[in-house]
Amino acid sequence: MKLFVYHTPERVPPQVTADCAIAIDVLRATSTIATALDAGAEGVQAFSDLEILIATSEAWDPARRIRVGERGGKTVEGFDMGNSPLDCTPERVKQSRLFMSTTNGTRALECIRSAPIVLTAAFINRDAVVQYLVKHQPETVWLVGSGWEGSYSLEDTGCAGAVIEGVLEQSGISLDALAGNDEAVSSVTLYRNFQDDLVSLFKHASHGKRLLGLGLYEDLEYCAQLDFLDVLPVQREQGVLVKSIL
Ligand code: 3SL
Repeated sequence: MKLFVYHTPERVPPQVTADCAIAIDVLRATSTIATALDAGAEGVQAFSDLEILIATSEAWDPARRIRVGERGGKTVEGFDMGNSPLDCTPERVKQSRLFMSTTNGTRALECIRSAPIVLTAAFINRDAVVQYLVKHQPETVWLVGSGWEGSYSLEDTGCAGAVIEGVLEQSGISLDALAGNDEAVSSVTLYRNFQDDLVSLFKHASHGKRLLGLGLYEDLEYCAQLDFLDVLPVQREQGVLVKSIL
C-alpha cells in the first residue's frame, strides 16, 4: 500500500487513478457528510453545479430531499440548509437524501469519482477510514485535500496526516514504506504538530479564520473531535455517498 497526498484537486495527476481515492474537506463538507450519514441520512449526492443539483433533486420526493448549498461559507439562497454539520441531526436528516454543493469539497469529490473506491475523511471519522485502509490495503491510495479555490488548506493536509498516522500505528508499516510522495511525509509532520489541539490548527488556517469571522466557532470545535464518529462514507454510484457496511 502506498499513500499519496494531494493538497488540492488541481494537484491530482491527470489520466490515471488510484485504487482508492479519499476526499478531505474538514471545514466542513466531509465533516457534514460523515455526520449526516451517521444521523441516518439515506445518502449524500454531491454536485459542483447548483443548477444541476436543483434539476436532479426535482425528481426526488420533496419530503425526503434536503438541498444543501454553500458558497463562501454561507447558505445559498433558496436552499434548505447550509453546510454546517451541527444542522445534521437525526430529526432533520433521517431517511432523507442530501443534495449537496459546496465551494470546494464537492469539487474534490467530483475530481476523484471515477476511482474504484471513493471514500471521504474528516478528523471526526478518521479512525473508520484508517481501519478500512489497514484491512483492505489498496495498492495505491490518494488523499485529496479540497483546499480553497485552488490553493492549499492547512486543515485538509493535517487530516491527511492524521489518516497516515493512524495507518502507521495500526499497520506497523514504516513511514518510508507507506509514503508515496513527499506531501505524505510532510502531512504527518503537520498533524503531529497540532494533534493535541486541532482547534488551534483551524485558527491558523485561512478558512478557519473565515468561518470564525462568520461566528461559526462551534462548527470548528465540532470538526476538531478526532475519531468522534464510527462512520465510513463510501461512493455507491458516481457522486452518491452512503454509509458503508464494508
Ligand atoms: O469549501 C467547501 O466545500 C466548504 O466545506 C466550505 S464551508 O466550510 O462550508 O464554508
